[in-house]
Amino acid sequence: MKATLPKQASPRPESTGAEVLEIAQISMVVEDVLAATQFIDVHTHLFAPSFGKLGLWGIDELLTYHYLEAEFFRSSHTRPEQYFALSKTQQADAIWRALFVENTPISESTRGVVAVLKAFGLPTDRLDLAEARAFFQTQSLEDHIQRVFDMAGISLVVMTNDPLDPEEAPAWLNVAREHPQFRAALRIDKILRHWASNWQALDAQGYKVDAQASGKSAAEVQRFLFDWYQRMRPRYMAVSLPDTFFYPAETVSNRLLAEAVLPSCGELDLPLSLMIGVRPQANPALRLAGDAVGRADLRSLENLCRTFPKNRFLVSVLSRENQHELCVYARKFSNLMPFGCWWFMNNPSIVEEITRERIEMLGTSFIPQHSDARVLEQVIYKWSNTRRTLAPILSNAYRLLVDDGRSVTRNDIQRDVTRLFRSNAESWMNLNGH
Ligand code: RAT
Ligand code: ZN
Repeated sequence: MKATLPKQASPRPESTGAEVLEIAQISMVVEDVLAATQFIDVHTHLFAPSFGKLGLWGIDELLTYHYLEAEFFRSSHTRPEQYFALSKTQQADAIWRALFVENTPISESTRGVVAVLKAFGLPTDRLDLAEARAFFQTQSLEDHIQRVFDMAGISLVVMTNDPLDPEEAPAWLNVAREHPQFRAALRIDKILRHWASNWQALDAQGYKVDAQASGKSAAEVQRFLFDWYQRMRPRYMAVSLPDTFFYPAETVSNRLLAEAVLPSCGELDLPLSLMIGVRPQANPALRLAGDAVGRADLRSLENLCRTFPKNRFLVSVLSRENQHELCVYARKFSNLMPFGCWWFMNNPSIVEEITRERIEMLGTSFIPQHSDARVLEQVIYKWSNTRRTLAPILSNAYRLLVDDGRSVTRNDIQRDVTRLFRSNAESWMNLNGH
């Protein structure tokens, strides 16, 4: 079956790419280049196949994505506790019925499922999921991953890897985990955000730490991070932080950040990814779908970037109100790399606004998007949406440039798209080696 995404680029055979483009040609060339360039997905929750059941894929996982669960409760009388008592298949059926049969799937997340079904040539308007289930059941995972990556136009994804996750940690300890298209990221929320309920796990593993993170704790956390660096070869360390995060302040988290995490990142030459602005569990009954958003005080970033000039910070912020400040701070600090339009920001209207703002303020010195995919096939619609939203924005930037007096070639556009969607990530995350 032929994938519908992405389109193939079609430069004229005799073209060198150096010819000056007419204004009228710009959109087509931008679309071509976006379609033909393999992107790097710098933050996902996907797993290489050797992680077994941790890697989610297929129609039932697509439908029970927590972005859709949140929408489901708005269009169904099913209460969260009833929903969570159902089997995965029953949950998927309930969501399909409520959001795709009884309502028109026009939200971003519902349209995403439609786009995935369409990409595989599956019907998008059936009353049940029988055909879709039959299709996914017959796929073999390794081949399916390759096909999905091709359809999404991506060559490499970065996973999210939690060394304190009871299911994930044994997988790292027992089997070699190299895969040419997956790279690791060392997720440290349990250390930086939830130390009170996790220091005991480190203690039990022989690291001399205590509840206050006093004494040798910082050095021992560094030893823990180094040990996991050896196992995972992560490309960065990462934490998601609440809207209330502030640095500096006298907290255990900040002590661990300043005395353990940042020195480790420095020594290992790894950036630290800060995803700022979650209001955790605003509605706990919704579980993973229960987090909300709050505006954060980004003077924390100013303080971190200035106090730790040798460290590099990859930053995504969840509140729309924080996006402009993030651009301003990126102009002040070259050790700050804005990335992605995260979670509640990943809607065309907001992606458009954020990306225009970033181009206007930062040129091509940022990473426009990541998928945050939790389910393999989501990369198909998320990256298709990114290309669709980005094409007019980039085209407009080039038209303005031409209008202001500078010619533009296909090679210029290719260089920019490569920088935005590949080489900023490659150089910041040292992605090329194993
Ligand atoms: O976007 C999401 O799926 C969120 O639930 C989070 O996982 C977020 O992306 C994160 O990495 O913390
Ligand atoms: Zn995420």
